[in-house]
Amino acid sequence: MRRAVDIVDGLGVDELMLAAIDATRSTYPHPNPRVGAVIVTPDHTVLSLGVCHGDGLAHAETTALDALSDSSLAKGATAIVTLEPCSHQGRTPPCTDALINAGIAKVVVGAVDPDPRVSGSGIRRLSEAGVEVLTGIANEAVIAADPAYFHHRQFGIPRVTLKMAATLDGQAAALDGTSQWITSAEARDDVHRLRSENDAVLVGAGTVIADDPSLTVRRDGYEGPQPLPIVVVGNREIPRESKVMERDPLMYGLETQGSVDLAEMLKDLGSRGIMSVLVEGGPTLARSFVTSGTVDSFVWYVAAKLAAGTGFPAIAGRFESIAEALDLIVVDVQMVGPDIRVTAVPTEGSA
Ligand code: AOF
Ligand code: ZN
Repeated sequence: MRRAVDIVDGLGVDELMLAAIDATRSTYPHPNPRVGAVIVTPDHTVLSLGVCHGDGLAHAETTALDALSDSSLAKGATAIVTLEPCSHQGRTPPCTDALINAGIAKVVVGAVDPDPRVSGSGIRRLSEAGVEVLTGIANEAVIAADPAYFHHRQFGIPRVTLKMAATLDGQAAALDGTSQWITSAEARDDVHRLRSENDAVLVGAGTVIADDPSLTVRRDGYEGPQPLPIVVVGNREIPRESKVMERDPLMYGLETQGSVDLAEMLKDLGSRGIMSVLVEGGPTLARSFVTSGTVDSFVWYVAAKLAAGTGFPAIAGRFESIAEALDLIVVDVQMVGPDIRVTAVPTEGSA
């Protein structure tokens, strides 16, 4: 991972923006965005830093203004903000007005807020009040630090990550159903990190019956929220004593006699404010997600193990012709303990 940027005096706007992004990494504000703000003097002496800690809590800009040792320091100062300041009265008053009233002379914006209530109006409001506004600084880094927020506000549905663990030759489980120890302890810990980055973790009934997972984040020192469990039940009976049932999961497929339209399910999740879903299902559920074109990112753990035969391939179904294969762009490859983690996204238009 990129080294966190130390906020020291005299940094340029790009570095200050990266520092503001870094400050948001340990926040869990969904369904609010991750936002960081740094206030500096015109010659970039650092005056204060603020982040939005949680949904419904004070926004980054007002937190940074409140953190000034003396409120008069804001006069003529520059605010570097990862997201366009809001201009609407939500559960908190508009940040644009807080910045204007404090006397901030210049605002540097990372990304435009895709929320329809803002979407450019924050920038307009600042400009009209005579505040100098610079936009698009480290825009891609801002989006990469909270891709689910931008995805959810743009499409109204959560960003879907499909996680899979398989042997080097693509087998997710042996014929006797054993699968739990395909990847190493390090890779399994990495899956918990992945869970911690998602609002919800989704499995199918088959996984609940076979593995009885609790779908919680269990990592040393982790104090963030637990992802919401979702079970695509289909027409199967989930044992009432399953661990996940203690966590009051969202369940899909009961009223519809088993058939679950994944696109409809995602719309429902989006309307509930769920911005990211980690799919940890078995081969059949993976197949449904892939063929419905709903996967935004694939995280593939390739174990340093060879099945040397066919058990249950990572994705069920038949591969009839090369034209059916999904073209991917590999965006990251990492060793995780003895295993390999590959992150890939569908090419434009192939999802
Ligand atoms: C900012 N700075 O730190 C955040 C912003 O209900 P509210 O009042 O919290 O408003 C939520 C919306 O405000 C959210 O959807 C997004 O558009 C924006 N979040 N804006 O200027 C912040 N967290
Ligand atoms: Zn705001």
